[in-house]
Amino acid sequence: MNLKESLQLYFVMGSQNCNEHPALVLEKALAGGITMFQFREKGSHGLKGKPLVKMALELQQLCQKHNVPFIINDDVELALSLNADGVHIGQEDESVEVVRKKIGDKIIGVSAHNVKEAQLASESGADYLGVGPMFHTTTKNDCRIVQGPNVIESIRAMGIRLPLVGIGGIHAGNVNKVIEAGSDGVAVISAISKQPEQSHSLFQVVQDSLIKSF
Ligand code: 3NM
Repeated sequence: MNLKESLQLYFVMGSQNCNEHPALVLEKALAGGITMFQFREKGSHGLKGKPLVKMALELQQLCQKHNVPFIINDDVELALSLNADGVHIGQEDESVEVVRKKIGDKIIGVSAHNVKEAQLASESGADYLGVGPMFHTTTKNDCRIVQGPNVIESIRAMGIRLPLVGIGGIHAGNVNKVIEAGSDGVAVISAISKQPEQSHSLFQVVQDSLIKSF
């Protein structure tokens, strides 16, 4: 799979998002067909130190078993020490150029909330964009205002061809709006973490939307 294909159903998760053990959630998600995974451990109750590394390793091994890229949110040093497939960074984190120097040709994903940020990330050498929030979400505390799928249309209209996924408030009922706008897939937290048994039906919805918009 190339990166664009790997973005079809991108599951993002940390222990704070799960009602059961994260490894169990991830196993179900992998069985359901997720195509990429990002470990995003956040919040005051989030794992730190050795327990964080142990959890990351466990989740990475599951991804490796299924040949699914394993991405780490924010923590470049952790990504390097685990030999993860890449990192995902936000607008408040280090610049793409600085991260690129550290991680070489591993995957760099960047969160973008508007055309300007998308353009800058693209010019700086990001490998893919996470664009959001597409819809209202309660999963991320410091979320920006809802951008809607229109922002993806605007990014594509500017000629930015970089692989990208929409993120924020996405579920089976609104996937098609995001794909129709020009997204290569969807990134979700709660749509899978809260109901991992449903990940295969979400995968099917994504596939159907991709085929329709082709
Ligand atoms: N980033 P859910 S929205 C991690 O807009 C994240 O950049 C966003 O969670 C952004 O799928 C978001 O449960 C939360 O809505 C996504």
